[in-house]
Parts: sequence; C-alpha cells; structure tokens
Amino acid sequence: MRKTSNISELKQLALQARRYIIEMICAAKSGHPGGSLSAVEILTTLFFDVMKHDPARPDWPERDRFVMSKGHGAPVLYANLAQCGYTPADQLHTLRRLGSIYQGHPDKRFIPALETSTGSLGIGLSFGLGLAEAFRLDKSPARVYVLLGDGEIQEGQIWEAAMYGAYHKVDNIVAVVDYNKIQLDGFVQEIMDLEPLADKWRGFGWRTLEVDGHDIAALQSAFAEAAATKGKPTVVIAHTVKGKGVSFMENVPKWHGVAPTREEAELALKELV
Ligand SMILES: Cc1ncc(C[n+]2csc(CCOP(=O)(O)OP(=O)(O)O)c2C)c(N)n1
Repeated sequence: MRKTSNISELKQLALQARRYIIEMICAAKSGHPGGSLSAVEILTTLFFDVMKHDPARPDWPERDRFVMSKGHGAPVLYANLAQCGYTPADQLHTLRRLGSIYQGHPDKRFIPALETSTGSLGIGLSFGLGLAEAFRLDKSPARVYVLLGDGEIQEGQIWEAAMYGAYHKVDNIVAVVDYNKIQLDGFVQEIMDLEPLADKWRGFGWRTLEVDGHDIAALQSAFAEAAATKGKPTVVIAHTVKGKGVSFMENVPKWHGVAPTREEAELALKELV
C-alpha cells in the first residue's frame, strides 16, 4: 500500500470505499450501509494517512491499532483492509456468506490482522484502553484508535471507560464518535439524546475536538492535535451524515440495516463517481 496525505488521493480512496460498501452489501442482500458510509472518511484518513502500520507486517509490534467498536459497520472496515492489501478485494462480495472471511461483524478468527472481534456494542473503548495502557507499560510508541457509534455510546460501559481513560491519563488513545445522529431505528435525539455531547466528554476529562467527519483535512488536523496532547485521552466528535454519498440513503433511518436491491445499488453507484 502507499500512504498519502494528499486530499484528492484520499478522496479517491474514500469514493472507492463507498463503491465497495454498496456492492458488497447488495451482494449479501443484508448488512448496514448507513453507518458504513458515514464513517468512510474517518477510516480512509486513519488507514491511509494517520496510522503507522504495514500490511506486509500485520504483526509489527509497534503498529498503531484500530478497533471498530461499532462492529456492524464492518463493510467500511473491510473496504479499507482490502484497499490496504490486508485482505483480498475480489472476495468482498462474499460478505456475510458462510465460510467467508468477511463475516457480518469483524471476526478475528477469519482476519488475523484485526485486533479483536467486535459487534457487541459498548466494549471497544474498554478494549482499546487496555491496549493503550499495555503500550505505555511497554514504552511502545503505538497508538490506539477506536471508532464508536453515537447510538453505541448510550451504553454505560463507554462512560466507565471514559472515566478510566482520563483518571489514568491514557494519552495514546483516540476515540472517534461517528456522530451521524441516527441509531438503529430512529434519530438519537428522539430515542436518548446525547447532548451536550462535547461537554460530557470534557466533563469526563477528555481532550475534546469536534470536526466535520467528512472533511479529510479537518480529520487530519484533529488527529495531529490528538497526537500532540499529553496527559489526557482525546475524543474526536465527528459530525457525519448517515448514508453519506448516496442521496436516497442520506439521513434516512431505514438505511441503518437494509441492503439495496440491485436497482438501488446501480442508482447509488451512478452517484459514486
Ligand atoms: C450490545 C448490543 N446491543 C444491541 C446491538 C444491536 N445494534 C446493532 S447496530 C445498533 C445501533 C447502533 O447505532 P449507532 O451506534 O448510532 O450506529 P451507526 O448509526 O453508526 O450505524 C444496535 C442497537 C448490538 N450490536 N450490540
């Protein structure tokens, strides 16, 4: 893989990731397009620019770690793993099939490059903090990035982890909240509002940054600020649009967990050029 900080190259990679997401979920006839599409720029920026890693050495001890805590967004992770060269792109269409490495939720048994299996929401931040603490004890420069959903952070364990991270001054971890404002079957604000979200994270002692989660340059700056922050963990609240990039999916709760038909996928792919 070739890493890059160039915005137009990163935008091209993001576009290709969106095309893979639509194609693989359509082929599977089930899956989660909305929350995969909302996180595309976050993962592209991390995998192709920010994170220190090498697909030729997936077990490199000093690599940065990515934890897809919102595991149902597996398609955006699979798109990036394939684009980086960790896994074969020509098998992405086997998503969710029995025996495929691309299970409905990321499964470390099938993809050794994953740090952990995920899908049961609320756990990934605790897991990431454990990794980050271990790296500090080992004096390793590795950093940890954890992607959380906004619905996911209604889980109590997230806030236990938040307390732990600040109290123990775990400054080699970054939590990213994919704040697309929609959870499984409706708007977060109508189900259990998170606001004032930035104040909550600040109150828990985290360096708190807010960005447009589709603005690659803003994401790059936020991750650079996080890396320069000492003595406390950082959260990047990334304001995103669920279903981003496909007009009929954008901000429509139905597209949380529904696959596009072949006709809908063709319409989507026409927009993703
Ligand atoms: C512990 C747990 N409870 C319930 C679910 C079922 N579930 C899957 S996705 C989802 C909604 C998640 O919403 P959000 O975190 O906002 O995800 P996004 O909108 O980014 O897709 C739920 C409740 C789960 N995976 N894990």
